[in-house]
Amino acid sequence: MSTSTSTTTSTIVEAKVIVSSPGRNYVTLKITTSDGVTGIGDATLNGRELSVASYLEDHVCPLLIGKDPAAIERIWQYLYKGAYWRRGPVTMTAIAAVDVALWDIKGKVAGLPVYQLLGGAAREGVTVYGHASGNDIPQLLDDVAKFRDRGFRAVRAQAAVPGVAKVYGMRKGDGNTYEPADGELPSEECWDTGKYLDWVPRKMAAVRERFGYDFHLLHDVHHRLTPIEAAHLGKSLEPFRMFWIEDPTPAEDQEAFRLIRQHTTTPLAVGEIFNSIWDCQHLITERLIDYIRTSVSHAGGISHLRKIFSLAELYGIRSGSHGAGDLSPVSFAAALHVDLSVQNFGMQEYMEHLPPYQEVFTTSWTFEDGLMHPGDAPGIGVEFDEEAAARFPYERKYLPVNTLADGSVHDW
Ligand code: KDG
Ligand code: MG
Repeated sequence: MSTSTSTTTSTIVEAKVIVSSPGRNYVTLKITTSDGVTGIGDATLNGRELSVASYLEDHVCPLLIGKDPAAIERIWQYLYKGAYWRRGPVTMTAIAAVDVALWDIKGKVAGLPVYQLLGGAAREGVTVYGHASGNDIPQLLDDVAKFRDRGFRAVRAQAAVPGVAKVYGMRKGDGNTYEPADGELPSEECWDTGKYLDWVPRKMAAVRERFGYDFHLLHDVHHRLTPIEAAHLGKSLEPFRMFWIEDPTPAEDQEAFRLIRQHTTTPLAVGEIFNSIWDCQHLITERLIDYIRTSVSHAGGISHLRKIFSLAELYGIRSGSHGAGDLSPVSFAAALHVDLSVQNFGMQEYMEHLPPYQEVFTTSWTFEDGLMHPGDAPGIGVEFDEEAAARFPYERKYLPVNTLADGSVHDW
C-alpha cells in the first residue's frame, strides 16, 4: 500500500546521523528530501549517545527512505507503533529527532518558522530561567545578581551544601553553563539529605532578603528525596514563594506526588526524564503537579510534546520544558517554537550551550529583557555545519553516580 498521504511528490532520499562534540557530545539527524531540502533533529541522550545513534542508523534511517516527508504524524506512528517495542528514552529520543527534522523541512518548504505552523505566537516571547550557583551564599547572591543584571526574570538557585563535597548544579569557572558529564568513567558524588534539608531554606531566605520577590525563583531537587522529605522541603520553602521545586522525588513513582501535595503549597514540576504522554497521564489527570517539564528531544519531538501540553492544559497545568545544555541547540530552538505557540506555557529552562558549539550550530533565536524568541527563519531556525562537526569527534562521557555515606547507590 502506498504510504503517500499528501499531494507532494517529494520523498526522503537520505537520513544521516552525525555524532560530534563541539563543547559536549551531540547526536544530530539530518534528513534530505528529493527536492534537496534538509531538516535536522537532535538525538542526544546524555551519557548514552551512541545507543540512539545506532537505533537511528541501524533501525530507523532505512525505514525513512522513500517516505513522504510531509506526513509527519504518519511517520511518527509508523516508528512508534511499527516498532512493537514502544517508549523508553532511546526509542523516543530517536523518534523525536525524526519528528523535529520533518517539522524543520515542513517549515522550510512552507517558508515559515515552525511556530507559525503550530498556530502562531500566543505570546510576545518565552520567559526563560538562568542557572545561578555558588560555593557559598555570597557567591550565589553575586551570581543571581549577574542573571538579574542581564535581564532574566527568573533564576534557578543551586548552591554547594556545607559538609557535602560535590553537589548537583554547580558551575565550574566563569561560564554560564553547568556541565555534569565529565570523565571516561562516572565520577562519584556523596549525598546527605539531612544537611541539604537544613541548608536550602537558609539559602533561599538569603536570596529573597537581598533581591526581594520581584522575580521568579526556582530550584532543582534532582530526584533525591523521599515523598515525606519532599513535603518537608516544600513546606520550609513556602515563605520564599518559589516558582517551583523540580523533581523532588524519583519520578517513576507518580503517586508519591499526592503525599507531597497534601502537605505543601510550593508548586511542583516534574518530567525531564519522561518519554511519553503515558508517563505524565496520572500526574496530570489527578492534578498532582503544577508544571510538566518534558522535553522535545526525550519525549517524542514537537508532535508528541504538543499532545502532552494539550492534555495538561485541560487540567490547568502549565508547561516548563527541560532545556539543559545536553539538549542541542536544535532541541532548544524546537522547544522555543512550542513554547511560543501553546496557551498553557509556564517557563522554559535556558542553560546556555558550551563553546565552541557556535562553530557547528548557527541559531536564530533572540534574548531580550528576559524573553526569548525562536526567530522567523523558515523551519526550526538552526543551521548545522557538517564539516565543522567533523572537527569535534565524539568523546565518551558519563553523568556522575550518587552514593550515600554507607556506600549504597542513591538517585543522582
Ligand atoms: O543529562 C542530565 C541533565 O539534563 C540534567 O541533569 C539537567 O536536571 C537538569 C536540569 O534541570 O537542567
Ligand atoms: Mg532538572
